[in-house]
Amino acid sequence: MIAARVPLMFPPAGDDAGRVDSHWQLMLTVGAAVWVIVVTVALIAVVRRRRSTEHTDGDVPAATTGNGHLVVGFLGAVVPALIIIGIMADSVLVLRDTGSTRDAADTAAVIEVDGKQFWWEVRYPGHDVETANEIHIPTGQEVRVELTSADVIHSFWVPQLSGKVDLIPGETNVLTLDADEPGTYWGQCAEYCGIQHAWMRFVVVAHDPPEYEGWLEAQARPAQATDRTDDDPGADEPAADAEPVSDVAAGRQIFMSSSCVYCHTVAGTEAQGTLGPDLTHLASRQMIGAGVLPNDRESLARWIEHPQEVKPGNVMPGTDLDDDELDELITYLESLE
Ligand code: HEC
Ligand SMILES: [Cu+2]
Repeated sequence: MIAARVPLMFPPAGDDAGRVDSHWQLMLTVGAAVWVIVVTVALIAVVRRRRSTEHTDGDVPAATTGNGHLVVGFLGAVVPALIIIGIMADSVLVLRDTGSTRDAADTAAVIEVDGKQFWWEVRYPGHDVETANEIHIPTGQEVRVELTSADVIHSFWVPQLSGKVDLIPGETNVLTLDADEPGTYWGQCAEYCGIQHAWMRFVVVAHDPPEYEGWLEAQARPAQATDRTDDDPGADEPAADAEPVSDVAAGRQIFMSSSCVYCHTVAGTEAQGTLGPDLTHLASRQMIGAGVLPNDRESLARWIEHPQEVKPGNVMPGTDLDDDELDELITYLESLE
């Protein structure tokens, strides 16, 4: 099950993540070296002191002369200061080289991401594309992600692709994503934002640029005509005997006459709610509920009936439907490719 997979932190899969990673390696190496040296010196001191006490019957001799104190004190101040200044210099360089310093003109694509309790709204300005918890990007190019929050502070983090940037209500922060290779990379909200913070995950799917263009085009289309005969030029002919209606059309009817439409949008239909994720191309997504369940029939059924059991405290209320209605509703949702 997708939901149980642990997001990866290593190895870095893009330039920015590579910079963050090398900075982390530097800190790890220097930190480990300092630890080894300090522990070694401390052990030597303990051993020497024990030896000298054994020789002098408990009388402790002065360990160092006055000059020795000066030298040790000097080194103790200067060496850590140099190490800290060095690491700070590298962090300043990493900050300069990554993240928010580039402007829109230099980037291949601009994506807007809104953090919400407890999911991610994703929009492609200029393309009429909106999705949730799944960000598609082209490989080998810098993608500008503009981040804001609808409620509390969240934090956007795709460890293999970039650094970590907070989403703050009323502010727009910017981060650059770039992936060298096509693939799926895990992201996670990294600032505690409420009870379902841990299930505020997302994926970044990197495609070769032509494939990415294809994805964008498909997502820009309105929801598929659900009942082909509806849109068929020949549909007004007597053949339209009203019955039997397809499951998709029946499910669509249930969706449109339920509370779903107050919170969800399906482009090209009367459902224009904005409180919850856009469902226009729901069936094309890998997971639902920001990673809490995979996107399949069984999970959709659980989610629609008992969202508060699956993800307690999320905004969606449960809906009571009989088995047939639920089945048809899910058939409709699964037709939204
Ligand atoms: C009060 C608003 C509200 C109503 C009513 C509502 N939903 Fe939702 N729905 C949400 C929110 C908010 C989420 C995201 C929850 C989360 O992940 O934290 C969601 C998530 C979903 C998802 C998962 C989408 C994804 O990409 O993760 C599906 C599917 C869904 N709702 C279907 C329905 C259906 C079908 C109905 C009607 C029976 C319905 N919803 C009614 C607010 C609502
Ligand atoms: Cu969070």
